[in-house]
Amino acid sequence: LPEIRREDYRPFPWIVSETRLDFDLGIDCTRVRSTLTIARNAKADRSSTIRLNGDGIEATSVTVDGEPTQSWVMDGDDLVLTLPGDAHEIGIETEIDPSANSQLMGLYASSGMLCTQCEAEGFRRITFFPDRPDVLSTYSVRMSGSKDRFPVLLCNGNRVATGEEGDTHWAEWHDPWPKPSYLFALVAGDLVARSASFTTMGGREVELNVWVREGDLDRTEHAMESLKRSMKWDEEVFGREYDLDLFNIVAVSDFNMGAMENKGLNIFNTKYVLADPETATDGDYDGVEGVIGHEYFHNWSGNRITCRDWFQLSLKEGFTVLRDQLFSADMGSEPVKRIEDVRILRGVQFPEDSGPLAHPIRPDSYREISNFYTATVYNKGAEVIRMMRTMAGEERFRKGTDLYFDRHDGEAATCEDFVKSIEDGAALDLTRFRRWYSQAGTPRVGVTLEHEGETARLTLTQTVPATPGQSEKQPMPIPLKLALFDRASGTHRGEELVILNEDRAEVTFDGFTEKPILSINRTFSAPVTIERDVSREELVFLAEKDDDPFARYEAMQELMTGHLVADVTDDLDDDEREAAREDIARAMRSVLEDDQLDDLMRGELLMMPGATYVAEQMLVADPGRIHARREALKTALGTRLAGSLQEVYARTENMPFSLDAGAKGARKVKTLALAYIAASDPAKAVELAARQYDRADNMTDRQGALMVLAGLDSAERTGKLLDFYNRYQNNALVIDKWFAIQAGSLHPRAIEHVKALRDHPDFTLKNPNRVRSLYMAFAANPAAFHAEDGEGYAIIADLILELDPINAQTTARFVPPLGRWRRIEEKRAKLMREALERIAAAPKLSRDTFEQVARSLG
Ligand code: DPP
Ligand code: ZN
Repeated sequence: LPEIRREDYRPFPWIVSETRLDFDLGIDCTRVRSTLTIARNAKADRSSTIRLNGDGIEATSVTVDGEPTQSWVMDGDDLVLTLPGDAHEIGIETEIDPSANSQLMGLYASSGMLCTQCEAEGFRRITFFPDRPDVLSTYSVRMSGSKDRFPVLLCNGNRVATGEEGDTHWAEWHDPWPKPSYLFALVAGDLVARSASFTTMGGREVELNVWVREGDLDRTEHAMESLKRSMKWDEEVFGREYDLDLFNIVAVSDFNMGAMENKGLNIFNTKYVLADPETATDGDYDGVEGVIGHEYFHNWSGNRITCRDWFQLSLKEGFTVLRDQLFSADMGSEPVKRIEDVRILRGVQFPEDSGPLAHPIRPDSYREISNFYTATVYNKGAEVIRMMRTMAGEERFRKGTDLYFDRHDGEAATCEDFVKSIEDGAALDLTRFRRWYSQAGTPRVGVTLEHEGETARLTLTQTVPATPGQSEKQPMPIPLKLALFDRASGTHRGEELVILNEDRAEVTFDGFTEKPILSINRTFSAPVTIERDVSREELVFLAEKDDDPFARYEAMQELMTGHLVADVTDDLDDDEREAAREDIARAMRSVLEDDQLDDLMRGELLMMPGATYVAEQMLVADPGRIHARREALKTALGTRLAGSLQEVYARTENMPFSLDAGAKGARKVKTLALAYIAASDPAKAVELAARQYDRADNMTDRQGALMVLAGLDSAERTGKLLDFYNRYQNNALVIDKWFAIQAGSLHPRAIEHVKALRDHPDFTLKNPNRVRSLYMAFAANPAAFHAEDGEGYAIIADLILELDPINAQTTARFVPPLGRWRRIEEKRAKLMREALERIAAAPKLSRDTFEQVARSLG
């Protein structure tokens, strides 16, 4: 398979000023006629041919300036046309079968409707085109189809004309903003809309629609409100105004990603549109708000300024993730949002960065670009931009983003363009900082604090670990927010920002008669791992007293992680273990009883570090042992804190439903308390969970109760799972939860359950949400996936082989869990490798899966 390299970028030799598309729509046969107005690109090398990308399509007719031509050849899937002059009009016809498109890339059918997904390279499955993000064109589209089957016809931009002839009708759409082909979208189907309007800061009246299938309409209010809040927030915080008279969102149930930012016509996975209290959890509500914001914000960071090539993906994704994080923080609790984002980063991106798939946020090469829509490009990308914001301060950062939007509006830009704009606009020297774009790997920061006389001396060191293809690393600027606490008073003199630019730095602080307690990387100011010698006593101090909520959370995590790592690797004796548990319980008790805390934050402080995160602290991990020790700690804490946990449960149990922070927080700590009770007193937990399940008037409580029950052997488990299924069998998104709860459960027979569920009549490999609900939940199940005999690995390998021909993009996402083998104890590592080798030996693999398997075996 060819490797595509960033350094090989060349501008396209032709400019495609206009693209006209005419769709004759049918579920199993759609005819596409495209007309491209092209002229030589003076800024590129001269070529007498034009390469039009295709993927599994055939041209039924090719014309140049209206005349049929034979002067073209197929080169692989691409059509290469020889052109005599400097400016031409190219006409191409193709015929496609949307109903046969199970890859869900290009134009496909989903429950009777037609829709598209073109990012990154789906447009070439519709028609031949220079399908690369630096070819910007103005699109005019005519679509026609059966009035009956497709009463609603949508495309990018504005609708300029409509009409009908007999049983068919048509619509013409024009998008005034030049765009790359990956932002093209079309929808045709039987849909209804919730409509509203928004007046922009410049006085533009925008019509807003959220399109869904008829029965889903009353679950669209939250999406619509989230959209309005996003539009307002982007004006206020980034000065960005919407630029069309119409903004459409369409919900589709078969979708590979979360959603897609097509110009003026966002297409969403139903998961990120539909919500009501009965069927969506608080987490789902937050997900809808965050993704609606994310896709809307792309209108500027992605659409008005797009990417020159796919190596620059983080230009739009890293920046847009940061924007959606800041938005959600403003809409809810800033510290809780920060903690959630860091948990995702450390749970998903850190393992990626320390494994065989590690890559810089701006990769240097790829075989299949779909494989680079990663936590590194997205979440670490956001962290890198957040560090620039931290170093510049909010005001200067805004000057930088303003300059970026001014300078590059209408262009296909690079990460370098972004950094340069921030550098100039915010007046920062980012020369060395640029290394964050080119070096992979999570930096390790060593921290030592010494005290002598009245001076505290802080020594910081950094190492960036070797990653595939990058053995040598250079130091990167690391902004660390820190504070030194006075033991006696429990306060500090103010937060400082120290930037570690070199391999090593020393900073001294005067006026400390006693050794202070260090709080470092506050708000997680840098995406690094801190390595330091810190006593449990100091961590308990910070867990109780740190005024930075993130740092307080971090101290709790460090306290538990440190103990778990020791418990797993050091064979602690009973006294040592007891002492550690006592300290953790003490800190937790103060969290449970601290009436200054809101429940949303309390919930964060009570959460145990995930098994993956604990494993990540060890060079080679034994997942079975980690799981067992982690469960044992949960039991110990549940026992020690029984009184406080039951008090919290009693306080929150009957709180009336509302979506405000207080009620959300109550629901969060309620189910958390229940999980600790389940670990220490299962019989009691079954009783409480069954009652919580029955009384629930919202999905958060009901799902929480069911999750606890699913891990325990009892008659209630079976009964409530059955009830849940019967209650919600007509709601696909809730049935996804039903699959996920069982696949992710700590029940000892989870593997058996998963094997039975894949034969369930509601299971299908055709729907990505359903596949993920069963198998992603399973691959994240710390016990069952890592079953000692390798059966968990075999289940995922079987899935990969079966799903790959159907949906390559979704399949390839299941490779990374197996790719962790180098960091897993020998016996399991061998079984994981064998599973990968079995996949590699398959006669035919998609490019997506092949690349991931090859890199994982590497
Ligand atoms: N739709 C995906 C996202 O918004 C890819 N652009 O991140
Ligand atoms: Zn995005």
